[in-house]
Amino acid sequence: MKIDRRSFLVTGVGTVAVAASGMMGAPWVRRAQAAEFSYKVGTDLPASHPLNVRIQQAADAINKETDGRMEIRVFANNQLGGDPDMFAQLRAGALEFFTLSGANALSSLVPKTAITGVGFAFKDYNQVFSALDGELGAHLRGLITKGGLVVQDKVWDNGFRQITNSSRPIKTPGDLQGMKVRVPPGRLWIALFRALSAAPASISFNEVYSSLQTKVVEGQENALAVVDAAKLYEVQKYCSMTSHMWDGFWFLGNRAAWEKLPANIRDITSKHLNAHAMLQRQDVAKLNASLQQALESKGLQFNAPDMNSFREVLQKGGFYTEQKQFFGDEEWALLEKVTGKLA
Ligand code: X2X
Repeated sequence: MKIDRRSFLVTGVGTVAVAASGMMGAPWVRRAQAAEFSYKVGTDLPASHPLNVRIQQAADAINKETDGRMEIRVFANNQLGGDPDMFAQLRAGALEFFTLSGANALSSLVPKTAITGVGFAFKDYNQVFSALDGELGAHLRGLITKGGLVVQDKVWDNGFRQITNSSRPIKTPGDLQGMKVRVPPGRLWIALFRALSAAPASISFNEVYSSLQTKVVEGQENALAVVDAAKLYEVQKYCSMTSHMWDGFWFLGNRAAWEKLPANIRDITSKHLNAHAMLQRQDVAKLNASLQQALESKGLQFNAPDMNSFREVLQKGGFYTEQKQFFGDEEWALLEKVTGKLA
């Protein structure tokens, strides 16, 4: 059935007709009331990545359970700027939530959060999450809170990072010698790749594709889920499965914005964010375990080097001793409690 605006207004049966015909988007129908709290979350990954998919689901659940009072809008894919920009916006209160790696720009405020990215520290996901859901994670969240931010309990997964490049497969540490490798902003990444004799360059993720395409850098390192979602295989030839570090995202909040929320809305928000972080971890682990074949069919050539040879280079060059000094005895002990002796 077709109704026009006039017949709707004059007949008075329009409401029934509109409901019955499912035309709820029609312009004369009053929209649901605007949310009382409308907050943004910024992320640096493409919308298709499980990080964004699960945050959106959490946002939907939060909106529903607060009867529409709390709305979280997801701005994926660096729409709000690169990581250092979004981090500045978060601290200034222009952005209420932001997901950020502890080894990335967060370490410019809280240097010790980068400890989770120490090269070849965690052997598997069991170790990663027993540390981050355990004492080390609690300690780091305490430091982030002291830094003036709010952080949710459960860390979201980025994954174990692998090296892609356009020059040659990395089979031994020597193959990295002098290679121009893009790394995210953050001291630890530069330290790690210098210790491996590469030539690292700090570049925000929003500029990675074009830097690879124009060969400003030869390579980059990221988990396979990111290589796939950001289509880096289009501008890279080789992928070497170094798993040289684990990386994840803290779900950060601006403190003033967080404290404006009534306690029950804060509880509902945290509950759904943390529950969806757990689901997201499973998504990413599955993707990173299964993507090699798909990426091979898109043209990436894979190899699996002996990771011990890389760890030995780091050990002999004093990398772990230096990092232990940088992060401090307390933090290092919390890490080694899970990973075993590193330095
Ligand atoms: O910048 C990166 O490479 C990314 C997307 O993995 C991080 O956020 C650390």
